[in-house]
Amino acid sequence: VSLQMMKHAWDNYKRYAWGLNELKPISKQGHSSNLFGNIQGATIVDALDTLYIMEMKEEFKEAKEWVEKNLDFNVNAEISVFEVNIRFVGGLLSAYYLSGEEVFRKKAVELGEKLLPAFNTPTGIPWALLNIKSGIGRNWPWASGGSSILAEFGTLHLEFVHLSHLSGNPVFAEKVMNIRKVLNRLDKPEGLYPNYLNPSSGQWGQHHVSIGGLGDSFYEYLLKAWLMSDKTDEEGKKMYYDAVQAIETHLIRKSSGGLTYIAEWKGGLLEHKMGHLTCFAGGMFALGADGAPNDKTGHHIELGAEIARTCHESYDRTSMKLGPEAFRFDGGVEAIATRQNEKYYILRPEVIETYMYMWRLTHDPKYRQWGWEAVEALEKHCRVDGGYSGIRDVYNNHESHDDVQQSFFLSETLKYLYLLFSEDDLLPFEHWIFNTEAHPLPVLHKDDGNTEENQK
Ligand code: DMJ
Repeated sequence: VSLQMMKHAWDNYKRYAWGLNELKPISKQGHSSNLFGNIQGATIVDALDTLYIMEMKEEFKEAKEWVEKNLDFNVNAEISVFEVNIRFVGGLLSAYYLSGEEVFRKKAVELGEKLLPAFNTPTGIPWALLNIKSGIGRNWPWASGGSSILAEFGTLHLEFVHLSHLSGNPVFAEKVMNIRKVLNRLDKPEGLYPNYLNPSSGQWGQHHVSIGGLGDSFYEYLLKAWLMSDKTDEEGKKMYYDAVQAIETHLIRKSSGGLTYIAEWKGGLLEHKMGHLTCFAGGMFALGADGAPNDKTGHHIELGAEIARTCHESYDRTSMKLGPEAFRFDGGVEAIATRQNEKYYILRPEVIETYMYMWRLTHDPKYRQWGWEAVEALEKHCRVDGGYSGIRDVYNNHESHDDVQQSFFLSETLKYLYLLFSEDDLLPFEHWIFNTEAHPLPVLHKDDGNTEENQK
């Protein structure tokens, strides 16, 4: 089924928005997001590995030809360093490792080089935004007194390690190792990492902590850096398990109805709200269970299972059976959105991602059932003639479509669904680590240097 869904999403993108970043499935035209400046083709690059994995050979071939002829980084564009890294660098790296086609390696390294000026700050903590022609960077104007964002500068590590591996140039890995050095020099409030860090002064901005937006994939990349290094990166390992310990103590709570959730922390006060983005953490806890210190393996799996259950409830308590952008545990509600501007669903993957990890790590059939419920809801409410669209209010009985087919729907949501219903030996976890946009990168095994080929 996810293959049919991919075909519908891809065919419509191709028909109405080919070469542009994303598709507007209701108005049947291209959608350009300012995250990628005027770099084009986000959906194509994000979808390459999904097409490959699903064995959609013709489509993969046309996507590859587009990349060869049209993907151009010599443009005057101000881009989000994080978004371009996870979607474009990550997408190109995966396409290279899966297919062995040189063009993807070349383009990934070329783009990596374009991103390097972002690190020209007094601390080496990169800017959020970069003009890839002039090399001038800056931060989001809304981010706490000129700060860089934890989830942005903390989500470069996996891709940059691979860029050094593939180019033979150590500069990429050096840049991301330095980020850790800066973080390790700083005092952390209660052992927690604030979402904001000023790249000039090297000091934290506002003391807001989140495992959802602005924080999320920083934690994910600590764990995955350790796993991707074939468990040799002890620093990444320690930072991950220390962080999880602090998160458990200060952020994880249980509602009176018995649902475990991860709250947000604002200068010591808890906001009892969990974002859809935070739901990825169920899969992360389960993936990290194996290495957990002090006999905590079973506990981390259990934590993953509890988060999966809570996130499933957030879907089940809506009329459309699709989860809201954020849900709360206060004012008499549990796992329900209370504010109008938190009721939307934009085809996000995190809940399905957690089902996939939980399925692979426990084989409890309920995760496939829950995944199937999500497929039915997507088909019923998000599928339209021109592709798939997000929904403005999942508690309403009538769809109001937002008219965007996000590129991560093809790279993540559909790929995780496909993996959820595949055998475990398709991209096995011992050999492949998924970046935060679901692009698989090979584990760099200690003993086999350059033989990624063997890992297919
Ligand atoms: C994706 O781009 C990535 O999963 C990122 O880590 C968070 N936001 C979207 C999906 O929701």
